[in-house]
Amino acid sequence: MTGNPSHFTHALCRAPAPSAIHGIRADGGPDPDFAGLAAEHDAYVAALCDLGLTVEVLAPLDDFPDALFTEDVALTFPEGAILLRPGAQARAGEVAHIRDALAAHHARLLEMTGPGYADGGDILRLADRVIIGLSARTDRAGADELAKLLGQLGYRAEIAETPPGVLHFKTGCGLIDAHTILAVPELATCPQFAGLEVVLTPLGEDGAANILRVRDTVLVGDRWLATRAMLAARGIEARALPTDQIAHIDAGLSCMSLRW
Ligand code: CIR
Repeated sequence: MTGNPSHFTHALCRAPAPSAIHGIRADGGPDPDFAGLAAEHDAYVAALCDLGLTVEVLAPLDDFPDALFTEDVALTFPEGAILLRPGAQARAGEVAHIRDALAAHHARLLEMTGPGYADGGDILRLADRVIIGLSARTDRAGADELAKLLGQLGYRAEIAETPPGVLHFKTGCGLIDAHTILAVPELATCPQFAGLEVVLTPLGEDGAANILRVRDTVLVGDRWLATRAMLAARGIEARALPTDQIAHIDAGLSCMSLRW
């Protein structure tokens, strides 16, 4: 299984540095509040612990404002980990800072060498394959290299398109369960979702799409009331977490951890 969320036992996070308020954002909006952002991170780590994961929280990196988003710099599977090449130049240096923590847990550590780029936020794991979304951060050369590395770990990759204006593929979608995807309307007809049930985000709640399935629970942003009601109506065990401050720097719930 491709890192089946039901089998996660570990997560790797990084505490936000004060510089996190200067994290990259596409719309040039206001800075988040640091205390609020740190509280959101704390609540997230506490939720992962509560769901039974062993969570390691790495020390903050003030030189890298976005380093709390560990998801983007690596992929982790039971069979090994892959160090990525983040597509934002300002984030390239984060990879070296996570190498030792991954090597401590993964005997097999593969690494992209370029020239292409790939961000972990563009990678969606399904039960039988891995989808790599092309985006402003993940280019064709990066996706092709990553597909080969995934093959070395025994995983089949498919390459998809991220809708224009959506930062990462998983900004626009997330797993509800092994057969069901929550997605923004632009991804409704994504060919790589064939065979799965695609549930669209309710009107005005595109920002809710970045849910995170951990074990048998779906983490969802607390302000997405219609999405929460929809998950409840489907009988999904959901846990609402605050994401207002990290949303200022274009992040959601999947971004703050690596899971395996
Ligand atoms: C960035 O632009 O790289 C960060 N401010 C947000 C990263 C979000 N990560 C994710 O969606 N996986």
